[in-house]
This record gives sequence, C-alpha cells and structure tokens, in this order.
Amino acid sequence: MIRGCIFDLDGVVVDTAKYHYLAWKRLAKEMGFDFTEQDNERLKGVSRMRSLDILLEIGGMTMGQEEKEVMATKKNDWYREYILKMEPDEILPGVQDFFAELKNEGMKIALGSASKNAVTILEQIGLKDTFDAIVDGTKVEKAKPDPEVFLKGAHEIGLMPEECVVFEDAEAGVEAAKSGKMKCVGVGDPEILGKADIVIPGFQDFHLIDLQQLNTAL
Ligand code: B16
Ligand code: MG
Repeated sequence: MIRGCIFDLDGVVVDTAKYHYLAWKRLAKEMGFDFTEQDNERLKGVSRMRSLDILLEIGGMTMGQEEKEVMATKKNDWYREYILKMEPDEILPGVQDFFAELKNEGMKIALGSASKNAVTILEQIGLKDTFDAIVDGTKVEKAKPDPEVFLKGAHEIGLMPEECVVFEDAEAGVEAAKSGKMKCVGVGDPEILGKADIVIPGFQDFHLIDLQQLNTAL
C-alpha cells in the first residue's frame, strides 16, 4: 500500500539543471576549457564535489583538495545568484496539482535531494511548507545511488520504504530508490531511467489514480 511520495528536486519539481550548467560552464571557461550541455548530463543527481571531479576529468585537469574547495565554492556562489532569482512559476507543469491531489488523499510528501541548496530553492518557489519532511545534501553522508537520502525521507514521514514511491529524473536516483526497496517512478527519458518501475515524461498527465494503478500492478 502506497502511503507516501518522496520527490527528487532538480529535474522533478524544478529545472535547476540549467543553472547548474551555466555555473559549471563559467567555471570551465575560467579554467580554459569548454563544457557542453551533453557533458552536463553526467552531473545530474550527482553531489557538488563529485560533479567537480567529473568536470576536471572532462577538462583533463587535476587539482588538490584545497583548490577544489575554492572552485566548488565559486561555482556555488554563481549558482546561488541564479536560484535567488527563482519564482513559483518555475515549478514544473502539473507538479502543484499532483501535490494537491496527494494532500487531499492524506498521503505524506517528502523531499529527497542531493542538493545543499534545496531549502533555498523551495523557499524561492514557495513550496517549503508543502513538504512533510525535507532531506537534502546537508542531511546525508552518502550520495545517490546510496539509498540513504530516501530511507531518511521515509523515516521522517513515519513510513516503511515499501510504503513509499520515489520520483526521480537521474539514473543514480532510480538506483538509490530501488536499492532502498522503494517503488520508483522515473521522470524523463525511458532509455536512461529503465530501472524505474514506470517512466513518465512529466506530471501534466499523471494523477493519483495512475499511482494507485501502479500500486496494484507492482
Ligand atoms: P548543490 P537533485 C542535485 O539535485 C543535482 O541534480 C545535481 O546536479 C547537483 O550537483 C546536486 O544536486 C548538488 O547540488 O551543489 O546545490 O548541493 O537532483 O538531487 O535534487
Ligand atoms: Mg534530480
């Protein structure tokens, strides 16, 4: 029986990937190499420091830990300039209606994001109080595909993992949900999210009834 939903943030509730991309691209340019949108796909759902490692690999560069901290902070400062301008109209289509349906049925809602900026984003888009629990990059030690972020989310809303459905747009996030013994709805490309129980393009045509059908099908 599904009693709660755990949502990833970037790529599921909002599209902050474009702001991460602009900030990483600026950092790459400063270091003397190009960073493409295709390269950016590799950073989705990945922690900030791991993202920097991937960026350095793309640029064929190595760096000591101290310098890496400086670079990551610089990127994050630029990223925050973008997210501090975000507004509620950046919530992805259908998300708010789906949240309202869940609330009406007494379902619990948690956030399970790798981002250390999740609360800032939720405040900007006016969704902070919608969530019964917020588990973000400041609260976990292990990054996705480790299930820690989602297991904590389930725990904080008082549910067993088996009673929760995770909504994820990144392959590492789908793997995290499945290794946490949760049901998973992939949001995005079925070729990338093939390990999810079902994949949807977005929330515009997705309703609670579809979730209930998924419940009986699994
Ligand atoms: P920050 P999610 C993830 O958010 C992003 O997809 C990923 O690109 C980013 O590197 C990560 O958060 C860390 O973000 O630098 O803000 O701590 O998809 O898990 O909501
Ligand atoms: Mg994501």
